[in-house]
Amino acid sequence: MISDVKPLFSKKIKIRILLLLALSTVWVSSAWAVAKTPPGMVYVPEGYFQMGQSSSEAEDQKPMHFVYTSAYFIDKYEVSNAEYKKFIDATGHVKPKYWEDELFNQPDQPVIGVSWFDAMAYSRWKGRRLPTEAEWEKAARGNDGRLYPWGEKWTKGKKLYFVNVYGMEDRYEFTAPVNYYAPGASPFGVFNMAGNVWEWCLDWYDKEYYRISPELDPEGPEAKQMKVLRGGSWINNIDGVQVTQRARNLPETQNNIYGFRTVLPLH
Ligand SMILES: [Ca+2]
Repeated sequence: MISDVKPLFSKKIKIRILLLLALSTVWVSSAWAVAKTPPGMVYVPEGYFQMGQSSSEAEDQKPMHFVYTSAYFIDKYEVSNAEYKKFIDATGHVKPKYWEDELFNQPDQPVIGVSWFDAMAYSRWKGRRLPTEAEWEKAARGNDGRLYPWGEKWTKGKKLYFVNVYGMEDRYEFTAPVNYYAPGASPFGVFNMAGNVWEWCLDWYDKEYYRISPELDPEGPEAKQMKVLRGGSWINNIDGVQVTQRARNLPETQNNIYGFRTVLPLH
């Protein structure tokens, strides 16, 4: 009789198979993303992280709050002069300030002297965009609330061969090659998220924003005067390059401490 036929799998085994399928789907989707990572970028998975710092002396970093971002790719390095030159050659875009300055114009140094508009134009040309402030900070510190990409303030010895800040203790007096300071990389393997050059972000700056920020994929306030910059630069001291530091300036500003990197969202 048909009713005597035993089912192929018992209920318990069926549940186990479903569980395995679900787990393998998660694994396959993240493995797929990693496999598809464009050259020069790293994959940052979706999920929550701790943004800001409640014990900061700077009011605009308060409070620490949990933020969720969707998955994205972010440049492993700041955009270099060599990369930016490809953009100029292809589009005829105006050359940045300091383009002829030998202290700053080596191919592997980060491009500087670019306004927020220049950074946006480059990003669009690459089919990308600037990181939101939340995406930038998550890529810089992961989800354990650290204040420096590599961890605590001093964990790498006396010489600062992991971050380009003011002085020569870190080997470079001005900007350093974008692929230098591997020991100072973030939990996702992103270089120079502290120091070297400040990095333009997509968001407008609002010092009160953390108190009202949405939890999911925040994109900053409505239009204001200033754009956000993150990460500190070669003229800051070590306290000035904490990953929670928030700077701002008019989007047309060009100087020798501002650069940028790009993001490619997965959706
Ligand atoms: Ca930087």
